[in-house]
Amino acid sequence: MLTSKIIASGNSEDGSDTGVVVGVRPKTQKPPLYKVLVLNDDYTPMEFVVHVLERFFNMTHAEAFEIMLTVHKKGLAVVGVFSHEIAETKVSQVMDLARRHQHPLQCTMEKE
Ligand code: TYC
Repeated sequence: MLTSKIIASGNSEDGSDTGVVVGVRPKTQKPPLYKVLVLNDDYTPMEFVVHVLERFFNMTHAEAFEIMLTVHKKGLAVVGVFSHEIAETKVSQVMDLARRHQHPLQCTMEKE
């Protein structure tokens, strides 16, 4: 899409427009962002969730513990907001590690 501004306008004798158009430029589009969510379940050990949050979401142990408890009590929490590609990678990393440890932990993404 192109965005432009008209800073002056007028009309010629023949009736044609004589507006001065400035600032014509392609409109920059912000890429959409995606929330990464971690879901509660009854079986994944708390310490495993804390480890996942430290490892893939760059949280301190205290931050990770707090978010893990939020998920445990409320059912889910947003653990980060990323571009589509980064969010997909985070979800895959979490799901892969959980699967390898045979934990039912679920991690998903949704458009913000
Ligand atoms: N509810 C789990 C338990 O009691 C702990 C847990 C927390 C599991 C967060 C998943 O995303 C989760 N062991």
